Amino acid sequence: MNFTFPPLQHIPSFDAGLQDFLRIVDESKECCICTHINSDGDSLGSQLGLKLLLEQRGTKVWCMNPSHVPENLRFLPESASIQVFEESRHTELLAKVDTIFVLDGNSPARMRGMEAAIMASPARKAVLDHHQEPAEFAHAYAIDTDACSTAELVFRLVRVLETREGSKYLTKNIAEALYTGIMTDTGNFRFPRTDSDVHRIIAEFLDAGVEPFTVYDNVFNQNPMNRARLLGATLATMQTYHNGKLCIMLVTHEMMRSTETNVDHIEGFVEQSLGIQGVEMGALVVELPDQVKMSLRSKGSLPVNKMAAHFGGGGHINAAGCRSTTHSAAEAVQEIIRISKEYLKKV
Ligand SMILES: [Mn+2]
Repeated sequence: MNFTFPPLQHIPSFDAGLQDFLRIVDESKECCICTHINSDGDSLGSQLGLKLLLEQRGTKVWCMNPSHVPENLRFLPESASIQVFEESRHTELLAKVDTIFVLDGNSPARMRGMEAAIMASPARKAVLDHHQEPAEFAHAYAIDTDACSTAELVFRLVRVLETREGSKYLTKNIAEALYTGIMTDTGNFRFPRTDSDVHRIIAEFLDAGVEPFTVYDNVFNQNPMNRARLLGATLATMQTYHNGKLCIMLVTHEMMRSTETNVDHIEGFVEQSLGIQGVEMGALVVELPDQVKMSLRSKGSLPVNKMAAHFGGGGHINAAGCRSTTHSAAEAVQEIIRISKEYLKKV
């Protein structure tokens, strides 16, 4: 079945959306928290942070995702409680809860494979997110596209409830989950949205007992050797175009086969492209069995989300992605070179 969700016509301000979101939080007794496919540090950190918050307030919580928790994020507190959605086993659960919270994604399409069960459920749906262009499907939208991460928004929720109820909800486990979300979504505190407010939030997490090195070590220093071999092979494909402003790397199916790696292992590779002197835009093209996956990165005001939209994808101004089933990897490379010309002209 094919689901299409129209764009949301009237996006409330974050504060107004948060009031709607809070009303649903207050009324929920049994809920399911979901996040996007190929979960990352922010989606999982937010999900677990919200779970631990709601549980302290007496809500029964299930966490259900379309895909598994990547190995390097299994250190996150209670990540073992996250279930991978299976239609035959979990449709009933999604139908029985009173609320489905959707985090770090703003359309059921981001929960690929779960759309039917989510939309068939009579549960209220509430979105907490920082991405652009939400789809019309939920009862509450707490969206702040200026936030560095969804984890930052969960932290604001923690603070609002602490103030309102005179309780202390920020535990070390919540702080660690949310720290991981902010650390990963800000590229280790270096992306443009890393402002002084973000560092003030981080200070609170450290006061709650988070050890920055331990979190970093868990997330980034546990790479298997075959990932390093794949990275080496990928760096060897690096080429620049348009007077050195565009840098493209390629991961072929054969490279993954010979290094015994999979798509999980390429996380973070695309960032290498922006490390080259003079490069303004970077791309990683990955050849998968049935499609080509493209990750795009840029500096400054170059909108790679608009580039990704050419292929039906999206994301943020400086980080976006898309997939194509109609281009070969080589064709995708040529298409990126062609489309990026217009954008790079303005730099
Ligand atoms: Mn995020």
